[in-house]
Amino acid sequence: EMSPEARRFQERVDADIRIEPREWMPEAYRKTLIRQISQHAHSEIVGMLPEGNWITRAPNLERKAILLAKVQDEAGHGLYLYSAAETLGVSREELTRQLVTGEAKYSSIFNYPTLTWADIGVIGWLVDGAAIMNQIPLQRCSYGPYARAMIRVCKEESFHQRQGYASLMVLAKGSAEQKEMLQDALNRWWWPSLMMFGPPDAESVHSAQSARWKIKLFSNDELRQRFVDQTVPQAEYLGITLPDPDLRWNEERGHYDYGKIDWAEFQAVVAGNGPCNRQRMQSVNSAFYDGAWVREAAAAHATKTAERETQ
Ligand code: FAQ
Repeated sequence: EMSPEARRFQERVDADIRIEPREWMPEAYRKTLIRQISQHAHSEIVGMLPEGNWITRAPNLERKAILLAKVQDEAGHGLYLYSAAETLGVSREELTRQLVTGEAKYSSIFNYPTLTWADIGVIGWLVDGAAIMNQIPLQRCSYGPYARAMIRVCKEESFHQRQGYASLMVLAKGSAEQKEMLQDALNRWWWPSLMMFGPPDAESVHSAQSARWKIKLFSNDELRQRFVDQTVPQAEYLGITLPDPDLRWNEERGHYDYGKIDWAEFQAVVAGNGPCNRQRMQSVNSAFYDGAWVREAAAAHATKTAERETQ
């Protein structure tokens, strides 16, 4: 039996009226949003690491400037998202603590290594492509601050995806070695990109409730399918082969069929045993502890300034 508040809340959600921070909301709705928004924020922060690996090795000044801008955008996305989570009553300090101690999840995709320059272009094309596919609907999700944060984030991700694809067009028209490097990067990133959308619908524990609350407007498998359908012609245009022998157009469904995803690999990565999980946690920790003096200095400065102002 729903309480009158709970019924009123669900009616507002059903009517596509945005829920704002000070309104009554079910505790489970608040918890789900904190979980999803904070995981999303942590993904942006950890997502800077694989790309950061190539800032000092970008092939020219222009590529380096673009990559720096992209990584800075990701830091910005992390900050908007932490702020959106704070409107639900959790502190930035607490969310940071969860990330640093390894209690918090972040996207599986950022536990794979960036071995060559082509990986940077492929991340822009596929990883940002998958991120956009997931985030465009989030612009219309039921929670106001999250939905609004997604508008700017999606615009920036769209630029990221285009720069990734544009840099791959250069490799695709380049030397035999460049084409080989591109194909190799695609072979390594394709399947992990499909895993970004989360477990299959039948195994997605949160999907049904999140759909009722309009936090999720499309299911994991629906978005994954859309991503495959969008990406196949883009791969064809580049003249590269997606590493899936079962990939083919299904006339009846009006979609591409694709092969089996290795869910055991996904589970292993999410459980902390992917190729770079330990390295990522180490980087997050050294950034946090090496930066402690900056936070202390900033806090001391703020205290002194406040004291001076009250004198
Ligand atoms: N990795 O029941 P569901 C980016 C977990 S884009 C790790 O289906 P839900 C931009 C899930 O948390 C990447 N864990 O869960 C960028 C849950 O565990 P829990 C970030 C995963 O929430 C680009 C359990 O499995 N984007 O950062 C993953 O309904 C380039 C059961 O799953 C977002 O976070 C995974 N891939 O649906 C940055 C988007 N998938 O919490 C740098 C917002 C699932 O019970 C460079 N998030 N899990 O312990 C969402 O839309 C949803 O949270 C889903 C998962 C769709 C990811």
